[in-house]
Amino acid sequence: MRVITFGTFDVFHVGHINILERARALGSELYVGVSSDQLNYSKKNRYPIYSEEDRMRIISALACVDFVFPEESLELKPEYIKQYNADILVMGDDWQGKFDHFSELCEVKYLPRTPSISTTEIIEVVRHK
Ligand code: C2G
Repeated sequence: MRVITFGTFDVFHVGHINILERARALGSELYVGVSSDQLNYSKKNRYPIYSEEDRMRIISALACVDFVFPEESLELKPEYIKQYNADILVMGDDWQGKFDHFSELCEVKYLPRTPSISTTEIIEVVRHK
């Protein structure tokens, strides 16, 4: 079973590895779409701290990840699911319900987020040190 998931994974932290390892454990292969710098800019009006190239390199180096590709647009999820023949789409539960309509294409699962850690929080802590 091939699992697919998406994310920015900027300033990689333990919440990211937790969800990736849990996603991988649901199948036998994990494909990860890393959101492009441009996608982040259009969504948040700022570029990520780490470049797309570095974020993809970090995700590629993980033992639980089999394949990494750039996610160019949020709307392209169904195309990526089809293109990569994914059996299961995994997202954190901050996206709960948002992708239920893809259940025609593959199984859709939301996994609980790791509490008390986020890139935004890390940036705030570092800023105030
Ligand atoms: N995550 C988590 N626990 C945290 C923080 C993040 O489980 N404490 C999960 C998120 O739920 C997500 C993944 O880690 O599934 C990546 O998180 P982000 O980098 O914040 O990605 P996001 O901006 O949600 O994805 O198509 C989605 C886009 O690529 C953006």
